[in-house]
Amino acid sequence: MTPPPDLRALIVDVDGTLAETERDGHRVAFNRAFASLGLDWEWDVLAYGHWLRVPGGRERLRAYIDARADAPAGHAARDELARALHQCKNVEYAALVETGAIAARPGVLRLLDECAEEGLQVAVATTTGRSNIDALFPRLFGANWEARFAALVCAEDAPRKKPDPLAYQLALAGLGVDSAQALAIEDSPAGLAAARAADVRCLVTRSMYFAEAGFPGAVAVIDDLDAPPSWPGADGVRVGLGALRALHRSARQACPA
Ligand code: XBP
Ligand code: MG
Repeated sequence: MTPPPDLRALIVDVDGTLAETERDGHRVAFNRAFASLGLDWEWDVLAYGHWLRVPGGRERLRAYIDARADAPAGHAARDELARALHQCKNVEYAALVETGAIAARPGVLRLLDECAEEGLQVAVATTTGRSNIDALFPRLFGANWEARFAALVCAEDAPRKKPDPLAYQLALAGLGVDSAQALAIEDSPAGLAAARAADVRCLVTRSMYFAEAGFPGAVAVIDDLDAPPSWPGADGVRVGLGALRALHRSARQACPA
């Protein structure tokens, strides 16, 4: 039997995975955008969890506008309102992030440092817009954040949002690795589905909004990267590269295709 390929790259999601950006970041910024445009609409914590099932901020707004009785009539007016709200939301989000309101999730910095030390490539595959990355990553990873990532795929690169595999396919191409040589880290069912559709095995670190979700098809599901790895062959009390290599190896052995 051919041995499974070595792990050559990690592909990580952003929102919910590298940081809990949704409840105290994007949600608050969407509400500020509603107010700025004179709308008395509001997404409370629970309601946002419902609308978050629509991947992509602009698409989320568009779906919400369609569901509101007091929304403007006609596709063009609704598209324009979604565009204006989304643009305003991104400005508000950047301002919020600038205050230091959003931190990296447990274990994220440690794992990225380990990847840098060991020369393992890391790519980002996200449905969020580039401006959100440019606001968030310097706060999370410092001014030299770009050096940490061998490829960066966001909404502008992959207009077909997760669960479509496009973001993952572009990340693999940017990294120059085969899907069998990569491991994804995601927090949502749509993210997991996108990775799986690109034939990338996926570890799920549960986030606030998807704490109760089912993740069939994930190679493992844990609370965060500082939780003890629950799979055979993992060394250490937290998720490090040794544990991820063991997970990747066993997942590829158990289900090679
Ligand atoms: C993240 C999203 C994004 C963010 C908001 O999904 O769905 O829409 O909520 O960002 P994932 P934008 O973590 O699966 O990539 O407003 O830029 O879309
Ligand atoms: Mg996510």
